[in-house]
Amino acid sequence: MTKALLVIDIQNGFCPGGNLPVAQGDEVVPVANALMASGQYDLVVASQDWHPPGHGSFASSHPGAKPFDMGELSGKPQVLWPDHCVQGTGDAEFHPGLDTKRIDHVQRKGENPAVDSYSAFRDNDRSALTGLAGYLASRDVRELDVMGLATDYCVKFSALDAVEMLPGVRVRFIEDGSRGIDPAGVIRAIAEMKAAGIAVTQSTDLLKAGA
Ligand code: VGL
Ligand code: ZN
Repeated sequence: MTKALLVIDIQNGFCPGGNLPVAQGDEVVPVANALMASGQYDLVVASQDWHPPGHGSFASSHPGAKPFDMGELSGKPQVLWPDHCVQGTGDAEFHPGLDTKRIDHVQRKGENPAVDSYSAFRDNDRSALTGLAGYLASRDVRELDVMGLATDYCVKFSALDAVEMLPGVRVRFIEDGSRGIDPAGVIRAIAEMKAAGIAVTQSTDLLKAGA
């Protein structure tokens, strides 16, 4: 019976100074470090948004589009992002303050230029799996706590997929270990996660309880 922490996209690109900065995104770094060091997790997995140059989710790949416009990718509505987390660039690296020695497994995503992948489990079209669900199942993960960036995109979709793809696993969202892109989107994301049976918890409580 394994208890796992899933740390979503704590990368330079989503922190202040990055290409798609989330307000106060860097504040989740000490939270992740404290939880990873607390000894309450048997397994720590980190996801990494890892786009090829010219990825189809980038506004720069759509003539006339501006970042944050609504566009289309492979026939589906798609928020068009600034170029971010391009493979091999500093923007795609984990935040330098993140204690990466404590990460057991890195799950990269977003490599297919024709489809975005907010979830660490599968592409947005839900067809291509990353392999993370199989990995967690093979490690007998029964409890999964999810935190990171950004609450209203990659954290939400990862947590919802965890519930759907890992039946019987208790999934919790660590609110104070996450920051979002759009404040209204964060409120909706938390409501969606709750409706899916995901408990909302705080690192301060987890660290107090030590369990
Ligand atoms: C993310 C937008 C685009 C995220 C990734 O990590 O939440 N958001 N790519
Ligand atoms: Zn991305």
